[in-house]
Amino acid sequence: MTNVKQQPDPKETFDQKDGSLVLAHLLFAIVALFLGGVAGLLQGMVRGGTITLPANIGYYQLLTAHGVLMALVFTTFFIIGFLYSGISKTLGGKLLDSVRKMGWIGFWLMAVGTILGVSQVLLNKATVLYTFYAPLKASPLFYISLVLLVVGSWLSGFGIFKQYFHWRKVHNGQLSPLFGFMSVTTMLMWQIATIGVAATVLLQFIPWSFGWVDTINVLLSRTLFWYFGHPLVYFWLLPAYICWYVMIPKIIGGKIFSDALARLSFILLLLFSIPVGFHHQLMEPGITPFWKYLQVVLTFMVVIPSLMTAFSLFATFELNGREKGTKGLFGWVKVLPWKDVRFFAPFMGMLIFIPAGAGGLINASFQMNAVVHNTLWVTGHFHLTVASSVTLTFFGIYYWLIPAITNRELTPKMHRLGIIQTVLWCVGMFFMSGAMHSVGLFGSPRRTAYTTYGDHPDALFWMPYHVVMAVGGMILFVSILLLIYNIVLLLRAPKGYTEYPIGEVYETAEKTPRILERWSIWIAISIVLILIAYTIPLIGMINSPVPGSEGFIMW
Ligand code: HAS
Repeated sequence: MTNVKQQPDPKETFDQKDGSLVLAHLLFAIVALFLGGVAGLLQGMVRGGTITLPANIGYYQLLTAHGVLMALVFTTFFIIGFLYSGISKTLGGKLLDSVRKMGWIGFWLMAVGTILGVSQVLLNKATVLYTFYAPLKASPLFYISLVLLVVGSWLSGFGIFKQYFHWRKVHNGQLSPLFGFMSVTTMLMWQIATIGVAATVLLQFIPWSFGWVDTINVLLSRTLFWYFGHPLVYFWLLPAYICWYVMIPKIIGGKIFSDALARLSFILLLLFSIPVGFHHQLMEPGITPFWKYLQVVLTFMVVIPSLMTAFSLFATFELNGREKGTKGLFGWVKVLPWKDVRFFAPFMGMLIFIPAGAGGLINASFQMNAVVHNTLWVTGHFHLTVASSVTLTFFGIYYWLIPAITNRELTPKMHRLGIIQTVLWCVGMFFMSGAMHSVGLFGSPRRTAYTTYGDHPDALFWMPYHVVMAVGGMILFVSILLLIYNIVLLLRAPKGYTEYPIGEVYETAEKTPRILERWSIWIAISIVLILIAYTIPLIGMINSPVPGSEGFIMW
């Protein structure tokens, strides 16, 4: 199989109709980020003891809005918009009409789902947090809103598959562009993973919330949630990896180290990111140690593609440096484009992913999970991973994607403002996530409103950390405001050309093996791994269920 040139013609402007679809997703995501940010700011200040909320707003209501808007809405809208932009650019120069239509229907289904779901939270009918754990019981409309979100995303995913297979039909025998391949892997993982959440919402939550059945099998619902919940975190990560593998080499003036390695790491992520949900349930009764052990082993397998990614990035940076004449172990650092926000923001994301990933390894180790589970350490972990590594990469993408799709110019002023915004985010997160990690180790629980537990000395000891978390949250909020200001400037930037950066592979890289695009093999292996990891535990949960629980409305 021949490696095709990855790079589209730089003079080509972005298709206007595709641009509108992508822009709609990106702007919807920003609104979600803003509203989620307001909730985050307030809840941080409450927990730090600096404000009290009016009687008609609950802490957990804000926490639910924050989690849903940030973790589910901001990410999903951004990701689908970004993937559609890339498949339009690399798989034919514009979307097929039918694919664009699927993208729009998907967008509207997700938008209606979001508005419905968030309104239920704001009306205080769904204070169940973003994981909507049973036996907390929301209104039926909240669960229906989740169905709309998922079905909308499925439709958008099918659109991506359609564009990709159309490209392959037209370019018979050629290797697909890396961006297209990675988009298909991301959405394939998403479609397989969301079967879990669809099953629990349709078969358990909706009948229970309508009152058609009295009780719910809590363990089964949590297991189906985490079957989805863990690949969900890779659904956030993979688009960031697309930027790191495909865009960053071009932005720094280098090349992609190895197309084959990049594809293999995505395939491994597809295989190993799903059958690992039990590592979120290590402290739960009802699952025997053997199945937890097996899924922990698979969890350590899913670390491998991230280590491959780190290796590939270092190789790209170093080769780029050597080509530019740098010497010594870290000489390559000097020639990286530090004043280019398209590089700076994702790079800070990569840097932060080193301690963030190490935290993940700690969580996955059974004995250490017993120390950190349900403490603020875990909140610190996901603020470093999704809210820093991933989100900073998404910020970096915003800065070039908006002008690229609207045919405007990314000016030096925007680079400067973008870098300031990135630095603010990193500083805010340093305080917030650092304090969360530390105080989590001292036992401070996650998902808890302000309390001193009757002035217990341990709880009083946590308080200064909670104040630092609140200060970090305020800095993060300022960064969100600056991002919005920057996006308004980008939308009003002078007409012109901004590159859609797609890297080329080093000529000396190994040729990519044909087997990496044999989807039937990877889907089959993925299903086998899922069946091995889940069949017996699920049969046990269904055939010998724990006593069902009635619903609880604690707010
Ligand atoms: Fe996690 C909990 C284990 C990665 C998100 N995780 C969570 C939750 C979220 C989340 C949201 O095993 C909480 C869910 C909830 O609400 O309860 N996580 C892991 C492991 C990894 C991992 C093993 N997590 C992520 C990513 C996330 C994310 C990615 C979002 C995007 N996580 C857990 C576990 C729990 C958990 C347990 C349950 C805890 C509990 O008890 O509740 C691994 O995938 C991490 C591998 C990563 C690496 C790092 C590679 C580094 C790279 C950067 C290279 C840098 C360069 C720049 C090149 C090994 C690729 C260098 C330049 C220089 C100049 C130096």
